[in-house]
Amino acid sequence: MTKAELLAAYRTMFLTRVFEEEILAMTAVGLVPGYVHPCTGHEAVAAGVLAGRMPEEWVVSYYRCHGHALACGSDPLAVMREVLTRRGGLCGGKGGSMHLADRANRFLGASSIVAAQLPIAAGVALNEQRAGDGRAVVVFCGDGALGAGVAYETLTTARHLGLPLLVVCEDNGWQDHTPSHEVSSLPPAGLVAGLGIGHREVDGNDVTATARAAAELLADCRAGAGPRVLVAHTYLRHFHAQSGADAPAEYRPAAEVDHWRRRDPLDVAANELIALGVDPEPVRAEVAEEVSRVVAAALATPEPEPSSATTSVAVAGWVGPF
Ligand SMILES: Cc1ncc(C[n+]2csc(CCOP(=O)(O)OP(=O)(O)O)c2C)c(N)n1
Ligand SMILES: [Mg+2]
Repeated sequence: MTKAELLAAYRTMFLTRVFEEEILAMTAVGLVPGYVHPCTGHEAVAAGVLAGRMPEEWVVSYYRCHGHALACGSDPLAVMREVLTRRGGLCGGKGGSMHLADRANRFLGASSIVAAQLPIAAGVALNEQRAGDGRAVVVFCGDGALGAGVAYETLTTARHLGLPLLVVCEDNGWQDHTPSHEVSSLPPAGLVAGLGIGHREVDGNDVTATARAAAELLADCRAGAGPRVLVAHTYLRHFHAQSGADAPAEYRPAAEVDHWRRRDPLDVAANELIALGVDPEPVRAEVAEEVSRVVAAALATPEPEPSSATTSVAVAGWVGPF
């Protein structure tokens, strides 16, 4: 990445961090409906991978999706309004935290069903392959998602058809409150290797390394080499999810939490910028001010009109009225 690209990626990461911390603060006082799955700690994965996405390439996500939408270029105010289920949200305020979608920025959507986004992304990749425009599709998932049966079907079908699909596995070592090693006999890279799919493992807290690896894999996908998997090792700074006032108690070993806190992706990127002679502080100040404006504007926005309940929503094969 050039200095300018690294600074842009750092801005996205810092925006995501401040945005998520504001959402957690609002969750704690009952302002956020439903569950919130914060992506704090994972910021370098979205920022690094999507730094190399062509703007016309589709991105598909899962419930830990706020950072993916922001890294796709979604308007932070529209994202915040959606998380708070207010008018003018990305999906009209009817999807909430786990169901962001933004067609204009080619962010196809997020799913609360573990691994459900994978076959959807493969379908989009099949469409792109048929269009023949050399475009890839990026899909994000957790490490637990690769253990789902549908992930196996998606990966083997994508390999068989040579689909231009980049699967980005955010390997945080946990699946909700369960350590992954207790429920998976193979780590993600071993699983993917067994399927004969080209992959890379990367330090997902290092945005530069992540961007470099993702760019290489995306180039393979666009060139018709078939699907690729990027396993990005990272860690959640907070916890799996929160609903309502009580934040979950820490369920992970203290030494593990400390280990990853000392490798915070924002510190890694800031130190790299400083080493290149770039001061990250002006970006931090500008983003902090933007997010406080966004929070105030979103909180001042009313919920959707009850009469709009059947617009901006769809049921399989039947789009309102219901
Ligand atoms: C099909 C399905 N099964 C179970 C769940 C409950 N669930 C929600 S998140 C989660 C853990 C997923 O772990 P991972 O894929 O590693 O993602 P992470 O939450 O760590 O980012 C589970 C089991 C679900 N949402 N969908
Ligand atoms: Mg996980």
